[in-house]
Amino acid sequence: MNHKVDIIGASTSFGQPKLGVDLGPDAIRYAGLVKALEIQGMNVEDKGNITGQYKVDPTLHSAKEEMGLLNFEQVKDFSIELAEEVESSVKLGRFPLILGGDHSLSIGSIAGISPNYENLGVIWFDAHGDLNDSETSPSGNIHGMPLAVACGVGHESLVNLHQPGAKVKPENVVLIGMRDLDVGEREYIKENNILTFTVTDIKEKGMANVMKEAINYLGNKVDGLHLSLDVDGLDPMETPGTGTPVNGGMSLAETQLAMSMLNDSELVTSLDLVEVNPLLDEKNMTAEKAVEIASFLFGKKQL
Ligand code: 4U7
Ligand code: MN
Ligand code: MN
Ligand code: MN
Repeated sequence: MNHKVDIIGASTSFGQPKLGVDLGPDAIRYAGLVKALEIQGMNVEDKGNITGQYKVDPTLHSAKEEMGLLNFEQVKDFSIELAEEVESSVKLGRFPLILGGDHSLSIGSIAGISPNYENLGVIWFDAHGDLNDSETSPSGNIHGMPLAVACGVGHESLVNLHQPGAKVKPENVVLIGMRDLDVGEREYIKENNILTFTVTDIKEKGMANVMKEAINYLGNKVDGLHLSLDVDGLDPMETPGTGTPVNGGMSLAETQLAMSMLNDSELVTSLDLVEVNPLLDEKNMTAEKAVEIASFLFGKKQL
């Protein structure tokens, strides 16, 4: 694991309708992220928050859409800014840790990361596939679309953001924790043969076997691995402070195990920690879980 970590706050909420997710990065800081990573021996630099040119004003929310995409301009402009910040961190040889913020931020984070790798891998840890486009999306919310955009599917100015074309190949993607996929997302997964582990798969095989499969699958073909971790991948009993909770998710213990195995693999080169909404939370426990999860990815052990 790269010991030089840049924390980049992606303070956006325009990918979905609930206010407060833009406060996620600060909630994760208040939960002690910097100290937790320093204890693991990391050299941490906190780069502060990117807010985009739009203030988080409720009247700007969902006010405008373009081709079925809500808050399109806000999401696009924010993503461009984030991609630049993330790329400069990668270019300095540092590990970008992007705090969210709603999951649309991954359009920008992956766009900033991918130019630096020939064959980027992505692990999408989430209850959702985030593989919709404007045609398949039941909501028009762009936080349900970032992985599709990264794979080259969606509005052309999102797909071609920061640099032209797709940023990741579907064969380099692994989905973990799936339990709420839309019809079009299921079709995309089948057509592109994306390696997918539902919660049922995890319960059946055990998290250790699932992670072994995922790591073996990606390990010998990718030259960088981005982990995009949506806190709604965990069960809402663990992480209630999130906008689109889905019952029947992974436990903290299973998530810690997955993170330990990724730490041992030494494959991970960047991380998104997203969808923490302190206004929906109980005593900041979701941000605290996010810190705990990051600690295990960066080397924390139980013994
Ligand atoms: B998240 C949804 F319809 N699929 O597209 C959609 F169920 O970043 C939810 O994973 C998307 O939290 C959730 O709106 C996006 C819905
Ligand atoms: Mn989700
Ligand atoms: Mn998501
Ligand atoms: Mn969500």
